[in-house]
Parts: sequence; C-alpha cells; structure tokens
Amino acid sequence: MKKILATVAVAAAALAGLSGCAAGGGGSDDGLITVGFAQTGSESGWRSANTESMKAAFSEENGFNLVFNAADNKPEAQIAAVRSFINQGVDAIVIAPIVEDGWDDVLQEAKDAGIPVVLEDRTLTSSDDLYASWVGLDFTREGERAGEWAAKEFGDTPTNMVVLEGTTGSAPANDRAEGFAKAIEGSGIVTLDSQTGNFTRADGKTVMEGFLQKYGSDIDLLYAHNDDMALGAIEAIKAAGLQPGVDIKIVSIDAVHDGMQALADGEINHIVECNPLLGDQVAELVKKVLAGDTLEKAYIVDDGEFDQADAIELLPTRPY
Ligand code: GYE
Repeated sequence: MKKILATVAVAAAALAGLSGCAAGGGGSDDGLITVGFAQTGSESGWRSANTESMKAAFSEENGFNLVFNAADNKPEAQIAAVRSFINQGVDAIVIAPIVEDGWDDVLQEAKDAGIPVVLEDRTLTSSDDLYASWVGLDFTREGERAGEWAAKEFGDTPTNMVVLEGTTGSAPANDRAEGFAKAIEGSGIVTLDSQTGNFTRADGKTVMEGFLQKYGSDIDLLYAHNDDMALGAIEAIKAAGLQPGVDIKIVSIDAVHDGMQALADGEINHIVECNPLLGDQVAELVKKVLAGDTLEKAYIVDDGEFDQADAIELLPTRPY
C-alpha cells in the first residue's frame, strides 16, 4: 500500500512537472527551463565576471531561458525581483543575496509556490530548508588568509591598519572581517579605522581619502575586502603623495584582472583569490534539483592566494 501511494505521488509529481513546463514554467513551451536570476548589481570586476559566467552557463544552447535582474545593491529591489520571478511562475530561482538577513518571507513564498531556489556566491541567514542548495566560496577562510599574510608580514611590529569593508550586512563583508580579526590576534596590528566602501572603486577611493586626511602617513596597512576598493584607494594614496604597496602595504581579496595587475606592479602586496566563475556549477545544480536529485546544502569552491611573482606569471592566462 505504502509503495503504491509512493508511486502515485511520484507520478503526480511528474505530471505536475510536465504541466508546469507545458503551461510555460514562466511562459515557455519551447522545452527550455526558465530561471530567474537575482544578481546583486554590478559593483565590481568580480561581479562582472560572475554575471558573464552565469549568462554563459544559462544559455539557450544549454537548455535555459534566463530572466536576469541586477538590483543595484538594494536589498528591497532584490527581494522585489525574486517576488516577480515567483509571480511569473519561473521553473527555478537563483539568488546572489546582497545581504544575509531578511529573506525568510520571500523564500517561504517561493517554497509555497513549489519553485526551488539555488543560492550562488553569498550566503544568507534563513533556515536551510527554505532553499535547495548553495555554491560559493569560504569567505571566512579568505579573510583568515589575508590576516595570516598580514600577521606574518608585520609580526609584533606596531602597525596601524585601516579597513575598507564590503557592503554592510553582506556575507563576504561579515565573514572576511571575522576571519581576518581571528588571524591577526596577538600580532602588532591595530585597527585605526574601518568603514564600508560598498565593494566599489569609487567608494574605496572616497573613504580612503577620508582616512588619509585623518591619519595621513600614520597608516601602515590597508585591508580591502575586495580588489576594486583597493584600486580606488591606490588612486587616493597616490594623490596624497604616498606610494601604494610601499608607504602603505595593501592586502585585498578577489584576484580579478586589474587587482592582479596592481599586484604585479607592486602596488598591492598580497591578494587572496575568490573565484567568480560559478555559472556551470549553478546550472548543474538547477538541473539536478528540477530532476528531483538530492543535493548537498553547500558546495564550496577552492581559492588560491598570490604574491607579486605569482601575479606576473599568471596574468597572461587568467580568465577574468
Ligand atoms: O568579493 C566583491 C563583489 O560576493 C564574493 O562581491 C562576492 C563579492 C566580491 O562585489 O568584489
């Protein structure tokens, strides 16, 4: 009896799946899987590479109809985009959550509508039964690696650090701060100031200008939560008549092309990698979840870390 019931349930689910497709799973009767992707925005080189990777993976040739939204780093706009995907009746939703908190209601709505959600890149604080899976990077470990480099570089020499934080409330800003703090415990590094530069070059520059006005050449070290903010800060440091990488040492995270160039040029001293090329893995997870496969809740992609010599060697062949 139990077995028959189970068979009926499976058949019903299969039918529901079929009719979902025929009725358009978002309006397509072309056999394509319609996926709504709620991207954060276009704040950085990392983000451009991530968007490109997602668009390439979710192509028509690969069987997808991608509905793309970039929310300009506004959490309410991103939640509204997800809600509109639910209303459109897409087959699956992918989210790169701008911030960690505030997702419970809309994820529950997706679940109630029977639309699976896959997270990429950033994590969120909602219960993990509100989404199918997540693929991304270990941001705490990235922060820790950056901190380990700094602790080794400065040891117990008294060192004044300023920090450019990522988007406030985002998983990478929270985790990279935490990992770094842990790694520099017991070193001579003290934090003079720490403010958000929203993961952008423009804000990295403006906030660094403020730090330089306030602390001038007292600053020994800059920890930037991403390359773009470090690159903005480099402009401010040069404008203040100081030499980035020499007067002020710089450690950042991402290893995007322009960051690696600055590392090769000696203007950044160390970069921890954060791989943005997640598209193929996300697309595979979406196909699997729609096929009813069981997935792990988290898939972590490996990162490296680089010094000047690595940057010089790797620059010509880096894909982003
Ligand atoms: O480090 C930063 C981007 O979430 C890991 O977001 C990502 C971060 C990345 O804007 O450059």
